[in-house]
Amino acid sequence: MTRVAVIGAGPSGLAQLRAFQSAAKKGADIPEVVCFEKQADWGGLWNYTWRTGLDEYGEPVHGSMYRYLWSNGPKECLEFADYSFEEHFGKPIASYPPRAVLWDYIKGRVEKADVRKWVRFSTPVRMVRFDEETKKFTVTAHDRTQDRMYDEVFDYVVVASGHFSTPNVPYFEGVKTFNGRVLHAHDFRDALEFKGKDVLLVGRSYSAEDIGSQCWKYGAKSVTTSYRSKPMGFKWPANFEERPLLTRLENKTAYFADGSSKDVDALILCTGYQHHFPFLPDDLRLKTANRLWADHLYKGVIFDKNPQLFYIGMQDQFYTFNMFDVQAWWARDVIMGRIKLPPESELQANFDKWRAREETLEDAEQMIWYQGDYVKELLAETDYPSFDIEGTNKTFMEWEHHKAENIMGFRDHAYRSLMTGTMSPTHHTPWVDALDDSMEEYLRN
Ligand code: FAD
Ligand code: NA7
Repeated sequence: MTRVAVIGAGPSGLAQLRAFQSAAKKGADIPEVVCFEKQADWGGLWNYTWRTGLDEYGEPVHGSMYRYLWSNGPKECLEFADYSFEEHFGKPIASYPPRAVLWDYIKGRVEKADVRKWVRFSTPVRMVRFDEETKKFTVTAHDRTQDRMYDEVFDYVVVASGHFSTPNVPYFEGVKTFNGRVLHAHDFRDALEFKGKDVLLVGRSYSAEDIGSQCWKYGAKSVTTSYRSKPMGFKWPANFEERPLLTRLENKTAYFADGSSKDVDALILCTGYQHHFPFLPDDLRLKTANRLWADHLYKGVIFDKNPQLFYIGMQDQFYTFNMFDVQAWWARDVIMGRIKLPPESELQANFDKWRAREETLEDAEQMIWYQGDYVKELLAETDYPSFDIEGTNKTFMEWEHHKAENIMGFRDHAYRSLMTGTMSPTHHTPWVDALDDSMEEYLRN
């Protein structure tokens, strides 16, 4: 029997499990699927952990999410086409759910699909090797609950281990003797730690924007973000400002590229993440920057050096859950022989086409249409329930517009579901006043 190993049970890995289960449900003979998950529960980053650094077994903590995190984009843009929010919650809900609500939704689909039995929890994969003669993979896994390492042989491997977990940590002069707290966004957990403090963040992307907003919302005295390329340019509140790049620190004083300085209590490096696969040898390891068209992946999914190896969710992301789904359905169909891969020259030509267009992208709007078109291409080749990509792109456009209008208020808007057609209700409390991020509070009518 054909055997498939899935590494990681976050949204991408779970999409892969659901893809196989849905084929089985329609009567297909599916391969044996084994999912290895390092954490004790599923949901990937959405499974919040209070831990930082090393976990209870001495493994690097995967989680980068923090308390009070609310979706940074409309839930209508990430909705599963085969399992709507309305089906899960039994009623329409507002558009920017907190983490716990999205985690519940992710879990609901795979609980219904009854695939938990395919997952081996608390089991990090240590190594994957490919034998050129037998054309099979040997996966070495470590069952941490039994403290037992073992090997198993597979025909296909799907890497779904995420790429927002291993921090990229640049060095700034004077940081060694800075008289305040220094951390990377990966280790940020609770904005209340910074209440009453002057906080400096480095970076201009989602983490800087959202952690800065969190710190502001939960009472930081001031928030300063520092950019290397260009400012985020939102209309920030009075005690929130953007400055050019941090050049050095001295005691508690931060100096910036424009010669200005500011005394700060904490430095939060929102400087992004590395694609990091310590369990893959040189011939199987994806090396890419965080970009919309990742290096070395044909159709954004198949590793160019080995067509039995797949990577899900490795792109920089506007689209998330439903893009992972489409990728997983596509990978499944290649594995099951439903999609016959064209000759490599054609795959390369397809890669070159997407890469060339990626290099022309100038703004978020163009990037969203680009990623939408990519999702459309894969969608057309699978039986994943078709959904309105243009409508989704347009909802993303509205989101961008609402952010530009009011960065601390964009989450108060509501959008129409592209899956059910239902208009979502606006949330009962404006985001700036909603300090309780529990699921009970969010779903309260
Ligand atoms: P992950 O969620 O990272 O899951 C990967 C899984 O692989 C984890 O469970 C991990 O334990 C496991 N794993 C890793 N290594 C191994 C190993 N060696 N062996 C076994 N298992 C392993 N997206 C949105 O759509 N909306 C948001 O609001 C949003 N907010 C975000 C906020 C933060 C702070 C971050 C970091 C990301 C956010 N994202 C958001 C993007 C996020 O990347 C996706 O939503 C999604 O979690 C990606 O799913 P994934 O399965 O690819 O990766
Ligand atoms: P991103 O989106 O990869 O952004 C990384 C940011 O870090 C980006 O603004 C970079 O600046 C900045 N960066 C990287 N290196 C440096 C150095 N050396 N100096 C200054 N600035 C630097 O990561 P995020 O953590 O924001 O977002 C990741 C995911 O988390 C995202 O999908 C969200 O949904 C949540 P640049 O823009 O290149 O000038």
